[in-house]
Amino acid sequence: MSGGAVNGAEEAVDRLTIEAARTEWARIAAEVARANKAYHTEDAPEISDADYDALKRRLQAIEARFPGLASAGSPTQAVGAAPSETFAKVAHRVRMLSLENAFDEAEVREFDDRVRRYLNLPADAPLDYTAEPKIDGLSLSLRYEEGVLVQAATRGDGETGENVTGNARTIADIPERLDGAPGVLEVRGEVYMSHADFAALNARQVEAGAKTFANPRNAAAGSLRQLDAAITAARPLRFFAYAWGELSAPLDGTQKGAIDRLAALGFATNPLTRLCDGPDAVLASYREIEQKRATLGYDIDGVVYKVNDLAYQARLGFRSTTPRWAIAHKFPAELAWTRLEAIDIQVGRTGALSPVARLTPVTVGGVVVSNATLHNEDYIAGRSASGEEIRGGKDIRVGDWVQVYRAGDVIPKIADVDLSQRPEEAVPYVFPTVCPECGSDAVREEGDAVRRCTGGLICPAQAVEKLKHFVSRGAFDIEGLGAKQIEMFFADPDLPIREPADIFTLQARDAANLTKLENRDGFGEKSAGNLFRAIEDRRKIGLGRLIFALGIRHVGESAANLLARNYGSWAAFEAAMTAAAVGEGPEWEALNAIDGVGAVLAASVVNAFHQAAERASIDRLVAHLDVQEAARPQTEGSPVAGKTVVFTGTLEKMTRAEAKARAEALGAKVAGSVSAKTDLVVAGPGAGSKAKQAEALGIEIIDEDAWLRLIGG
Ligand code: 9MJ
Repeated sequence: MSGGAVNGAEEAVDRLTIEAARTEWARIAAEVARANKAYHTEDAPEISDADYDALKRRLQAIEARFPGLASAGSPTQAVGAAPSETFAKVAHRVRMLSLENAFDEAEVREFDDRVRRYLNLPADAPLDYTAEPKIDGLSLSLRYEEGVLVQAATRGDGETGENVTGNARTIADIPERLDGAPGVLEVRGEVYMSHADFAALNARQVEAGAKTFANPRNAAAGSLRQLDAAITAARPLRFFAYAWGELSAPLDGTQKGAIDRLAALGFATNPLTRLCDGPDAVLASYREIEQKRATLGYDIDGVVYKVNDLAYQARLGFRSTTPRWAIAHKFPAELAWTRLEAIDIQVGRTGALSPVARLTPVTVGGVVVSNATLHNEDYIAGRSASGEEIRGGKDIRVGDWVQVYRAGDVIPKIADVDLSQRPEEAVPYVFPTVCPECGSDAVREEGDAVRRCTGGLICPAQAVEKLKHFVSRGAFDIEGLGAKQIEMFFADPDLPIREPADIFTLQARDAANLTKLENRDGFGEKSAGNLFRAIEDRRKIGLGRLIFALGIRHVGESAANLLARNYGSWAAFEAAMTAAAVGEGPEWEALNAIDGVGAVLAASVVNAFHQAAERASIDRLVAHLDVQEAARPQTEGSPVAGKTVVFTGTLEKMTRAEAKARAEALGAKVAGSVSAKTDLVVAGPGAGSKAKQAEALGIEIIDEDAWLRLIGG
């Protein structure tokens, strides 16, 4: 080892003065940086792994004593620490999207139908798409200003990513300068690693005794998200450009033209990108790309289809996280055969009884699978929800030889049964009609594929699952109170948590108990104190998080945020839901008028507020909280913000869906019927009773052209 930085003569850390610590820290940090460079960049390690580890440990000890020295640039931060905590955040000016998936030809044709319906195009009108291999890497956004690369950011959650500019600069496929680019150009694409480079990297990792990567995607992600750009530089990353974010001038009028323009600017674009004149042609491209998949030398997991005309893309716009103008047609999942050992029933937070297959462990596409979903009782019996046969009507029995498949990261499923291997004693599975957890009746409502426990909050499984959801990441996210702790407290006779409100009385109840939490197994003074503090911190909570946390059926994170943005405050939301009745009245209308809220979701929310036990539990919880208001939609300067608009008759320049989406994006409420609360009626040809009603109520009526002028075209 050079320099002998760590030896028996070194001063005990707790006797170091800050000056001595700073000097020693700088010396060791430089030494570690030199060792890193030798190892990663020059592939010529200068010190042994043991010496390297000793240097790192000494640095850590110094930093533990003097935390001010633990800067983001410290070598101690590069390994083990979560890099996401240390990369600067970048707010994307244009959201980075994910893609909706299609798994078969029918879903691709449905996509084409949907696009045509939205755009009001007849089935035989020409409609071009691009077909692009879907690279299995990680997406990256590159910002160029006046042709110079100024920032690179990962996708993150689509709105905020991580700043990895220094690392991106080390990737050969990413130009530092562009000639003839718009003043502002954000280029988006995929960072990936080829199979050959991945194999060579893993071989080097083995030699160095370092951890190997499970697949090229992980290797690419691990290499890009390095705090030390020298490490990224030593990893052979590549980049394909396929999309863009903010632009000061359009790249072209079509998707294909824009990709060609990116290629002309110096980016690598995928050579298998094809222009296709409709669904038959995209499916032909899919088959072509699927055939070439094994010889490409890098991982792809499907083919992405995008509407070619960028004016159409603009009209189609987005849902909450995916564009309406694109779809990813995924390659079929991987398959394996194994034995079904048992069928267990799990009871979820909404009471759904979910059958789970316990399997003899088997490897499917590199992952060991021992559980798979069986969906519901019809699926086990060999029927679809609408009563048609699936798997040729074959039912699934304990003891059967079954085919398991995995698609992407989704839960494994059972695709088929081999009847020739069915044991003689195997009997048809009888789905329980009482809840295995609480004994309440488990019923199936008309049209529902799922059987549900009717026990509500008296069912311990539902109550505990609701609590786990309540403390989960997108909900209250209380540090130190995860699923494991919830199970423990739920069963605790002295300090129970049986409903969300109990979380906020935990500390006071603990203070009144003889045996304190800090004296229990798994807790100490510090961890109990930390837990109480984490709970206190969450008394102040955003409205969207609170609504999501309630665990109301059909209300996911985005629906909860939608409701929060529309109602603004807990008081307004609670008052509206209390006053609402399913199927009628102004509150019901207003709830259904929110873009993204359908009748099923609306009924579920209203019912939650009218179910006595559930409502009482919500009230007990909210009494402990300080609920923060949610920001209303950004509608500054919009002439229709806050107005209630009704569309009636035939619209000729846009579809109903499009009109509704645009009005809502401008902060208007779109209602289905005319009432005294209506501000404006947009009437096309053939408008009937609604226009008459509006006239009688003295409400302003305009035609489609006037509407377009009003909202600025
Ligand atoms: C990949 N992963 O290859 C998109 N992608 O476009 C391609 N991803 C995409 N396009 C919009 N070729 C969002 C994502």
